[in-house]
Amino acid sequence: MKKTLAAAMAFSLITPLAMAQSGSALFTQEQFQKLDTNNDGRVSEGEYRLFMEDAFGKLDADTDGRLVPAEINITVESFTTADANRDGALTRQEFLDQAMRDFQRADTNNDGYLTYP
Ligand SMILES: [Ca+2]
Ligand SMILES: [Ca+2]
Ligand SMILES: [Ca+2]
Repeated sequence: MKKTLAAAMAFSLITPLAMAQSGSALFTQEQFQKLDTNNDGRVSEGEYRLFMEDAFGKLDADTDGRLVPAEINITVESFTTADANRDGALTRQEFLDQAMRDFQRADTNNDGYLTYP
């Protein structure tokens, strides 16, 4: 199955280790521009959250509101990190919680925005 760009991004964004190592440099410029919906040169928490909510909908192939490992092609380690209640599926809330943790980790100067280097 061909993955959308949003889905591909979600995979990378939800990988805490990659994020911790490279911060917002994890994005390509193209990805950054997709996230920066108001084109002000930075990605706010709101822009990021909207994108990830959209990504969740795209990833949830059977639309049951839960992502299982077959739907989200990430490492077991990343999946387990995001799966807060360890039930083997990510709810929208678990997915977004992890996404926002990634955002905050990438926002190294804590100003609520990610900028492209
Ligand atoms: Ca923006
Ligand atoms: Ca599902
Ligand atoms: Ca869960």
